[in-house]
Amino acid sequence: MKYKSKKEFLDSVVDNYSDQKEFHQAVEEVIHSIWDTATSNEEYCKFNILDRIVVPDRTIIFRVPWMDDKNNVHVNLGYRIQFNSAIGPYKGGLRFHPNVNLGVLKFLAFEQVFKNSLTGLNLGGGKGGSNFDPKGKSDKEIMSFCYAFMNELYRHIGRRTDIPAGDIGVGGREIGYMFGQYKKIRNAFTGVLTGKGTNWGGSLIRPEATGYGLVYFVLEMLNVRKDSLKGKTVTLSGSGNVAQFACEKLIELGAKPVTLSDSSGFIHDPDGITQEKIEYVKKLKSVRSARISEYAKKFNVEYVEGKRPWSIKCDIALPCATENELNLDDAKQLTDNGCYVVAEGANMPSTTNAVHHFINQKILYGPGKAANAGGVAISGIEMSQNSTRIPLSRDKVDGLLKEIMQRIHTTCVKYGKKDDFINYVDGANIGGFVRVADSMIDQGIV
Ligand code: NDP
Ligand code: 2IT
Repeated sequence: MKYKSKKEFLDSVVDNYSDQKEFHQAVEEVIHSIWDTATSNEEYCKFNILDRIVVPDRTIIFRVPWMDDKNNVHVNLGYRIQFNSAIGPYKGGLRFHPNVNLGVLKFLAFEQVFKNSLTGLNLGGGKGGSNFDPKGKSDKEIMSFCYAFMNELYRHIGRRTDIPAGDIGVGGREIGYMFGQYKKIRNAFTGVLTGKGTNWGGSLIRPEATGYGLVYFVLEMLNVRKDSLKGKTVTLSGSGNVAQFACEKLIELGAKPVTLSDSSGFIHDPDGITQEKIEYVKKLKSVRSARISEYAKKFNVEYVEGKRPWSIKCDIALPCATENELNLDDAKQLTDNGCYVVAEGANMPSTTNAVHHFINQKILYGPGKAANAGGVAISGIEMSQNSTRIPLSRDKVDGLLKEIMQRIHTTCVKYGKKDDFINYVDGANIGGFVRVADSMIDQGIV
């Protein structure tokens, strides 16, 4: 064993990538969980899996020049991190947000490796995007940017190589423009992106899958305690794709979602967000610069500027906006107020200290790589429909989503249960790791 301690290994990661703090955070969490598994296994040590699993297969960074409606020329950075392909072609979303940088995308790609492994499908891990800010851009500017982004990305992706999808700032519209440009350049109609429109190869339920899957995962966690969603008060952050469909499923299953947020603030609707109100949010937020404060004006409820919704009393909290949006103070406030379930629709929304607090308090805490895996899982099902050319019904896809979320829960229990407590962080990390590590060994030193 090359390293004397976990700390020595983690220090080496920090030294090698000193400016990538989100990546360190994601690696640290995984390494804490898998350390004993990775260092007590002779094969894992012989093949130096630890050193290899934290280095991407390749990191592609490129220039994206585009022109706005006033004929000004702009340049953004484009990225694709192809992290690990031991169990399948690279798969993961594209994020368009001004905060995007190498550290953020490496953390997302690294997490994606374990998440995709947990789905049980043959999907490797990747992530990409740009520091382009879609807020306030016209439809034509979005189209120009998507074309320019694909003008370089196309050479690195393919249906058997790397299959991108959406993430923050990238939804059905952006996938459409990027798919159109890929098809034009390659003169090939293939399932090279997921989240496509259902007229041209998309899967039913893919837009809903992350949010619905998150709620199915919460149901599994509650089920362990013979508990249900009926009548539970739920706080959610975000008001985009994941938050909207999580809300919708909560309403259908008899829970009461009471908050939504965006980067400007949050709304509190103590009577509960209804399906009608969610339809309003979907329409409102189809314009990326629209603010959730409009909800408060329309439905005459409280809006809190510049804050997140974790001060609101709830049984269940579902962070569905972005990384590190829930810190230790928020975590304490949540549990002090009686919250006993936290499940992550977003990727790494809880800070390291907040995660430790949830685990110390022994609440039901479902980390993103398990709880939000429904989106990529149905992306995998979209790929299989593209290969067979046979579209599946809504019920069939929804059934598969439930099955996959149940299977992920079972894996978390298998690897994370000690005495009476299920540590879902350990369960998800070890469960995801073992499959990838064993596959890396089967394939030798590549
Ligand atoms: P959307 O772009 O549809 O919505 C993002 C939401 O989060 C918006 O409400 C946005 O507010 C808010 N948000 C974004 N960045 C910040 C920030 N820095 N601070 C505060 N609020 C912010 O994205 P998604 O709903 O698709 O993604 C949400 C989360 O879920 C992300 O962490 C993503 O990685 C994760 N995820 C997404 C999946 C998918 O299939 N889409 C799958 C699995 C995970 P504003 O409008 O003000 O920017
Ligand atoms: O974080 C994620 O899992 C996603 N953004 C979805 C990735 C995908 O390929 O569907």
